[in-house]
Order: sequence, then structure tokens, then C-alpha cells
Amino acid sequence: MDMMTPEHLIRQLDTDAAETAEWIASLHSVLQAEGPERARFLLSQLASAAREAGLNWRDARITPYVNTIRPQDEAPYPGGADAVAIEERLASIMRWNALAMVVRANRAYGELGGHIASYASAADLFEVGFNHFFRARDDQHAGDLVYFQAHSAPGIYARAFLEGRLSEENLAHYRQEITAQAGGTQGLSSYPHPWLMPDFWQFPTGSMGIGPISAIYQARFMRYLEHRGLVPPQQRRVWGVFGDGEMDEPESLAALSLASREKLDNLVFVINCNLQRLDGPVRGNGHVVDELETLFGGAGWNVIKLLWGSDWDPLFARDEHGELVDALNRTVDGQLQTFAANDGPFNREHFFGQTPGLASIGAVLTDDEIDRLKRGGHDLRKIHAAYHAAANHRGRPTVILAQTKKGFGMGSAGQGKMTTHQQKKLELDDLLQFRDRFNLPLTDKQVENLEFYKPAPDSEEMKHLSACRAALGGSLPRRIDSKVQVAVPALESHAAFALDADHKEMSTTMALVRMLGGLLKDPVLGKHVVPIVADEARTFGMANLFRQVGIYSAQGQLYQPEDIGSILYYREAKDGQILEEGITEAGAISSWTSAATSYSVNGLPMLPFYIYYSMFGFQRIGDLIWAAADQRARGFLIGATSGRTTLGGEGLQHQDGSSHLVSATIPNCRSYDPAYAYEMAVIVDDGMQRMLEKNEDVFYYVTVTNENEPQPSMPAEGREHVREGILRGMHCVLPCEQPAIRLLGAGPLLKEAVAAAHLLEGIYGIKAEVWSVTSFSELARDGMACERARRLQHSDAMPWVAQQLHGSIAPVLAVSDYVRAVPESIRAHIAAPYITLGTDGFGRSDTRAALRDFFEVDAKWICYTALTELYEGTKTPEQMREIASHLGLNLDKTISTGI
Ligand SMILES: Cc1ncc(C[n+]2csc(CCOP(=O)(O)OP(=O)(O)O)c2C)c(N)n1
Repeated sequence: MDMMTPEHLIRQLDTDAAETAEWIASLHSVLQAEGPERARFLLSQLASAAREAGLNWRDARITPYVNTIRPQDEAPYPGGADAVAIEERLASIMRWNALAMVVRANRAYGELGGHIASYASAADLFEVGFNHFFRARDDQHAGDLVYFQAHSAPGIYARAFLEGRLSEENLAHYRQEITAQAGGTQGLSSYPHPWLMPDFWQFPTGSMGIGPISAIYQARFMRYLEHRGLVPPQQRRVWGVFGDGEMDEPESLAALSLASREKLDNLVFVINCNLQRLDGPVRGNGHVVDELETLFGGAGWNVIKLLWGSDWDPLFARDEHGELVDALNRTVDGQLQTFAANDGPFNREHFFGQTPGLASIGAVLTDDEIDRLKRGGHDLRKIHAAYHAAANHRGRPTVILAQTKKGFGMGSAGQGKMTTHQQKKLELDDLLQFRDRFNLPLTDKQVENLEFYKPAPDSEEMKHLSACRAALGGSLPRRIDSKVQVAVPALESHAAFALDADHKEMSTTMALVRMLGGLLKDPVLGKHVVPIVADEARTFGMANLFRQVGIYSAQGQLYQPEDIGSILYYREAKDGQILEEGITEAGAISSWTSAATSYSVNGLPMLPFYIYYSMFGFQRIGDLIWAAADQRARGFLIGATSGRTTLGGEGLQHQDGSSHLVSATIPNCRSYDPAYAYEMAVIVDDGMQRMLEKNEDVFYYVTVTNENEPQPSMPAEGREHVREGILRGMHCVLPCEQPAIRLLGAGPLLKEAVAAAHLLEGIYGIKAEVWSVTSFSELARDGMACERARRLQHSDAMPWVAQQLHGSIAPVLAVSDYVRAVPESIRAHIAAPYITLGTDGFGRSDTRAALRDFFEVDAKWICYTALTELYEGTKTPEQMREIASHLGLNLDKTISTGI
């Protein structure tokens, strides 16, 4: 408590208080006589004079620990004191129902979990938004987007209950989704999950940090659509209510400068600064609010501190010598939490008792009044004033740092307690106290039974609540499952070059980019396509698109690009179509999610292609992809320069051998590892049809490589059958009668399998059939589905892989440029002996040939491995060594995992 704050130091350093007072008086007189504009001008002149004099002076960027908005600048409350009183009652009812929901669930089943204290602190912040700001979508307005702090979900359900959207039955099944469904009702998901409550939740926020970065990119994508002329400009906002602890996540802060750089004044963050996280204080020994003020302010945001309620105003008015402000500046968050957890007498003694001046300020209050002094985030008027200022601020995004008490109103059972985050069981006494604290019209019995409370339809509260929501376009959150279709052009129109490649040499990346160029030109689909890169467009040969469709820039292009003379010049434009995000995979995927959910969020289907180094996808930003999946995203993720042995020289951190393992775990992600350009074309075509025409909630992960290869044409005969095979996961590319072995090659290693087949036949007279496996995960999923149907419904459905390999018991050998677990995923569905080769271990930098030898996945190793299986029991180890030596293989080399 004896911290030295700047104000303290200033007082000590003030060697001439009279002179200081003169300067301040001058400022006040300028302000009064000539207004704030002139005052600001003079201050900036002073600052530059100081700079010129070499003073190296810089504004501390931290303002005192008081509200940014002065009482006299507060916007009037719509409906005045009557409305405030009604809304306070409503907030109390929300609090009770939210609490009852959690406590009830945990009374019944202690394992269900849930949170009370977070919403208790956020309730008023939500309520002001619901009653006055959060606009729903209707015929006139496309609707605001609101990101709700996930573990405050009970409060959002409580409101939906009062609005008549959820029933008591629903509330009684909080966190019991399966049981509820079995009983014919809808349960309530733990956190916001569009996948589980598709008509309700829009944005998953349960994983901390995902909400903030997503909200920023959604606000940016709205601008993108406007600037491209795809939607009319409109007053639409993105609101994000997040926790102060959540701001520790790197993603929370990662895109702050993008928001200010792009002048996203359609974006408002409300940070619920209850000063606590799960384990304890967020910044016990400092001020999280000040830290966030510096961070957001430094990044160019408009910062509004909302710290103290209206009942503090008279106290500040009496604070002639700045003692109160000084004390607040000095009181660190850990201490503020202790004050929150204690009563009036304690606060009088330990806060107001610090100096005689403070004591006299506090003397006008009774102990009870001290106890009830509100923090800014619990005062509807102050919250309204802050939201109003934020909504009307132009040119910059706004953050409101709202100070609250965690577990507000939970009394000795939870308010400000270290353990409050996980408090989900309350004793009867605590419940009764809560009722009394918030004046809830509930009998003791009703409290004991944790009955949900809903005022009569003609009560003041219910009428007010309905009127407010009606004025704002209806209920919210609400996810709209738009069924708008976009016609997909015929495959031949943009992919003829791939279907009839005729052994022209190209990489699958080149083929994809060429297809993309064609799709962008399509008169119907073209404008819906959103190419996204994170500073790798040139790597993937996409520079031609710069000129063709331009790079989106909210400011257009304010400079003459160095390469203006080139036909591929770096063209930035306000209506540019490419989102070039710079080196932020987290940002690029957030843009992708915005575009991929546009069909629902904006009622306008878009088709994003995010093309990136595959290693920096599922591994680096997997959780953002998981959230996109929850949000029912539709689009293409293109994992380029993929394959652990195919990327060549890039080495350990770049070579991806695992993304297909992770992508396979995402239920609505269809993953493909095509070898040929025509396969890729068929997959993209299928994806577009499913997502844009059939409106299926799936997205596609397709890996492409940078290895130039002669590309075969799609077989002219039986194209439908080939297409089916590609999409279901495998098709035969080198058939043979009665093969001794079947080789399954995936992606870039298919050609090694083909070469191995030639070796086997040429040297050893062994006939091998070769299959292209485009998707182990699709084969595995189909296999699991058939297996389950067999077990449960006694179905005789046969997995695709089993159908294809049916009719022979010749061994099957699979090779993939990913870890062996990928081809292993289909083992259960193969009747014949099955051997897998993959690229487990750390990558290395070297040539593809050296890497494939190292990982034992090249043609020779495939050949040798096939022989070990075929010669089992007929050749001695010495003979096998001889074969290896003949093939040029070293059986004594370090094992491929490289350990
Ligand atoms: C990525 C991630 N890590 C951890 C958690 C677990 N978790 C849920 S809430 C929470 C504390 C949140 O604190 P804060 O953001 O301050 O919100 P408050 O509940 O205090 O309002 C934690 C650690 C999570 N949901 N997501």
C-alpha cells in the first residue's frame, strides 16, 4: 500500500506549486474561453517545443484511476430514472435466474459445473447493451454482432427466458444437452456453441482469446464487404464483452493495431474488469485497467475508463486536494479485491481511514452506503454513458474498461473471494441474502427450491423489456441459417486444363492458383471468392492475382508502387478482393472465418480460400479452426507447400507431417491430400457444390505441393466413377490383373508408389496395383460409420476402402507424406495384411530425394518393404540384406524418426 504513483511523485517533485497552479489555470482559461480544440492545439505545441528543447518528454499514457467521462458529459438515460429503476429490477431477475440455473444443475449432478460469479459481475454490462444498444437483425438492419463472454452464458439464457425464447424446461437442462434431447426438449450448451444451438448462438467464445481476435476481423470484414460494394454501408456494430483475465491471451491483443489502422469505429470492446480471473487477481500488484489503457491507447484505440458509479460523483466533487484520486491511484487491484470482499466498516477503516482528508470524504456516508458504493460497471447510467460515447465515436475502435466486482451480490459466499470463479453451490442462507440484496419478490420456499422467476406479462418489467427489444429489432443472440445459393460454374469452365492436363508439368499449387484465377472471373461466383494469404502469395505463385483483383486496403493505394511498370504490379485498392493479412496466421484464419460464416452473419455467402504454409495451420492456429468449425464455417483451407518430404530444404519447423492427423479430428472438415491436378479440381468442385449450392455446413482442407510433376489427364472413360473414388478417398490409377500387392500412395508420394510398382515388376517380376488415396480421413470415417451400422443395425454396408480392395487378399502397402498414424487410420477396414509407411519424426533440410530416403518412403523403400512382406518366410535375412543393397538401401542407417 505504500506504492509510489506518478501523482505522489509529482507532489514531491513540485518545487513551485504556485507556478504549477498558474500553468493549470492558463489551461482552464483557454478551455473556457476558446474550447477544447484550441487547448489541444496548445498542448501539442508545448509537446513539440519540449521535443525541440531535447526534453525527451512523453505522455505517460495512463490517466488517473477515475472515469474518463465526466458526469456533466454523460448522455441522458433514455426513459430517465424510471427506466433505470425498472432495468435494475430486470438485471436482478436475470442474476437470480442465472444463479438458480447453475445451482440447480449442480445440486442435481455435482459434475456439471457452470459459473455464477462472472455473470454476476457482467450482468449490468449486458443489460444496458440489451436494453439500449445491441441491434438485432430485421428487415431494416443487418444486426449488430455481439460476442458474449462465454462463462456468462447463464445470464444470456436467463434473458432469453424472460424474452420467451427459452422455457423453464430449457433452463432446467442447462449443461444437460443429451438428457434433454432424450426427453424431447432442447438443453442448453455450457458456452456459446453455434454447432449445438444453431438458432441461438452466433459466435463461440469459450476458448479465451478467440472471441477478441474474431470480433476484430468480423468488424473488418464488414468494411471489406461495404468497400467492395457487396453490401450497402450501414450503422452496424460489433460488440465484444470479454474478461480482463482473457486479455492475457496473445490472440486477445494480437489484432489491436489492425483495428485502429483500419479505423474500425464499428467495433466496441467492453472489458469486464472485475480484477479477478480463475485463480486470483489478474494483476494483484498493479492496475489491470491501467495496463489495458496503455496497451489499447498505444495501439490507437479510443479508451474509456468506466470505474466508479454515480454515488462516487459527490465524493470526487468533495476531493478538493486530490486525496481520493490519489488513494485510488495507489490502491492496487489485489487490495481493491479485498475491499470488494469486505463490508462497509472494513472499507471505512482501511480505505477512507488512510488519511484524515479521506476520512472526512467518507464521513458523509453510512457504513451501509460505503458497502453499496458501486463500481462503474454496475451503474446503468455510467454504463449507458460509456456505450453511448463508444457508439458515437468516429474514426477509431473503442474499448470500455469497466470495473466491476466479481461475484457481485453473492455476499460472503462469493463477492470478491479468491475462489469465487468456481463457486456453483450456495447454501440457503447465501441464497436468501442474495434475494434480499436484489429485492427479489421470492418467498423463502421459492428461494430454497431455486424456482425460476418471470414477472407477469403485463408487469412494468416485462413491458419495458419487450419494448426495448422491439425497438432494437427483436431478440438476440440469434443465428440465421441463410439458405441463399450461389451457382457453381461447370468444372470444365475453369478446370479443363487440369482435367485434360496431358502430362503437362505443374505443381498442384499452380493448378489450384490457376483454378482460383478462373473462378474469380466467373460472372456469378467470382465476386463471392475471397483469396486470403498471410504474406506468402508470391511463394504460391499468386502474384498475378494482385493485378487481376487487387489487394484490399481500406485506404486504397496512397503511394506509387515500385513495380508499377510490371503487369503483375502490387495493386492495393479499396475494392480489392485479396485479403493480404501480413504475417499473422491467427489474423488470416480469423478473416477466413468471417468470410466462411458470411452466409449466416451477413446473409451473403462468400467463398474464402486461405492459402498458407500447411505447417502453420492446424498446428499453430488449430483452436481458431476448431472455433470456425463450431461456427459452421464454409470455405477452403489450402495447406500449401505440404508434405514432410515434399517441401525439401525448409527443414524441421516448416515440413508438415501432421496436419492431416489433426484435420481428421474435426467432424465437419473434409480433408484431402490430392496427388494430381485433376483430383484437386474435382475436390474443389465438390466442395463448392456442397457449400454454395447445397448449403451444407462443411469446410474443406486440401493440401497442395510445390513439386512440379507431369500431370496426367483424368481418365476419359468412367469419369463419374473416378470422381466418386476421388471424393470418397481412393481410386485406382494403375490397375492390374491379380496383383501380388496393392500399393496405396497418397498425395506427393503417389508417384513413389507408381515408381515402386515399376521396380517390383521390372526387377522382381512382381505385379503391383496402385491406388491414389486422396483422403485417409474420409476412408476412415466411412469405415467407422459402416462398422457402427454393422454393430447397431446389422447392416451389411461395406466401407469404400473394403469395396475397392475386395476380391483379393494380396497385401496392401500404404505410403503417406504424413505420420504413419494417418494411413493407420484405415487398418480396421482392410482384410488383407496391411503395412504402412509414413514420415514420423522431425524434418530435415535436404533434397526431396534425400528426405524420402531418410524417412524410408521413396520408391526403393516401398519396393523393399513390399518384398519383406511378400518374401516373408521364404528369404533369409541375408538375402533380404542383399536385396536392400541391390536397391541401394542402407538397413543400418539411423531410424527414420531421427531420434
Ligand atoms: C484458452 C482457455 N484457457 C483457459 C480457459 C479456462 N477459463 C475459463 S474462464 C477463465 C478465467 C477467466 O477470467 P476473466 O477473463 O478475468 O473472466 P471473469 O470470469 O473473471 O469475468 C479461465 C482460465 C479457457 N476457457 N480458455
